[in-house]
Amino acid sequence: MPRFLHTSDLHLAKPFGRFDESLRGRLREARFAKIAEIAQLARDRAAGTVLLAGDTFDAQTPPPRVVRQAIRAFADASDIRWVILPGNHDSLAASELWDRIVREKPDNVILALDPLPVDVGADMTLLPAPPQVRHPGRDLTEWMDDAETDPARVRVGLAHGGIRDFGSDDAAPGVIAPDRARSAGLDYLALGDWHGRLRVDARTWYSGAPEPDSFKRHDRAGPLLVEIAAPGATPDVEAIPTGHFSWCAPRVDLRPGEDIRAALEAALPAPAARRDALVRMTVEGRLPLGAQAQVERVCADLADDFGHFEADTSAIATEHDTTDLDDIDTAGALRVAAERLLADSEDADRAADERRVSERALSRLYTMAREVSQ
Ligand SMILES: [Mn+2]
Repeated sequence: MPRFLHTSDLHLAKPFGRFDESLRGRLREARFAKIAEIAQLARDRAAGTVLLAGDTFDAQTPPPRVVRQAIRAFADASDIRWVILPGNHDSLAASELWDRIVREKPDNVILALDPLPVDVGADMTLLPAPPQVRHPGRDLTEWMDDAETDPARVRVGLAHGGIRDFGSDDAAPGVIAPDRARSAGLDYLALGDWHGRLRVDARTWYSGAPEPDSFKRHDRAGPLLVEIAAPGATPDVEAIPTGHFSWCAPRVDLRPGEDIRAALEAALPAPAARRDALVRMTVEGRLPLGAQAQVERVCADLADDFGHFEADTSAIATEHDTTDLDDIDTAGALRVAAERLLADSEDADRAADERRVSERALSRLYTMAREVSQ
């Protein structure tokens, strides 16, 4: 009975350029470590084969060291059969990369470099659709409709790219027919490209990447364990979380009088998980200037807990109370400036974003005045 893991978009050596250098290294390392982790998972779940549905490498010319070490990691898991399909980042146009892998690969790695049926093990035939270039612009799975395979074997398609209904994760228009599994009589179509998990229908899945790489997604990343009892049977598909890092984008709506630290803490991962968490937090609400300054202080203090932390507080609106201006100054130039900014921020004749600018400036003035007076 065929039982395999379906994963994709490992993106080895992805640069993660927007983060600081030490985090970049840790994110890359977490991806590399997935090879051994997925091998162990395959063993634990009695799945002898792992399908990698494209974008194993982030670039056409990854660092040579990464290529050699990846090949060695696949070889080390010699009891696992790895099937590797090119994607769009590592399409067949990366001829140097694929030539090298062909030369150096161990026997337990099967390269899906041609649109031809490949028998895998005793009971499965794979129909691969390798992209020749980054954006082929046509549906490479079309040939599967007419491919003849042994009816005693389970028939599994393997492809990378967007489907027509959903588009692609790579900003290219999707071209794969969404009903390819039906038209080609596939028991299962293993897709890569979307980095989040996506069920298209009972036989057609994007596994998503085994490590998360975006603040947009919510499911825990990881491969799919697929079991197909017999040709024609509906596959059993189970998602298995493997993501080491968590990426989260909490929104917090603060109310005046609320315990700010407690409210922000409650929206964030538990302290023990913070080193491996990347956070993009949005703070909203209507707060007096004093409370806004406290939000900034708490965020600055919390930031050091995390692998990465950013907080967008620009949507906080200002709730004015009379003591705010007195806290800036009771008279003199600062007081005049503060009153002017307050009036501008409440002037209904001005555009909303101009009022916001005045409001932010008043908030800055408050924070600076408080710092000076302390
Ligand atoms: Mn990808």
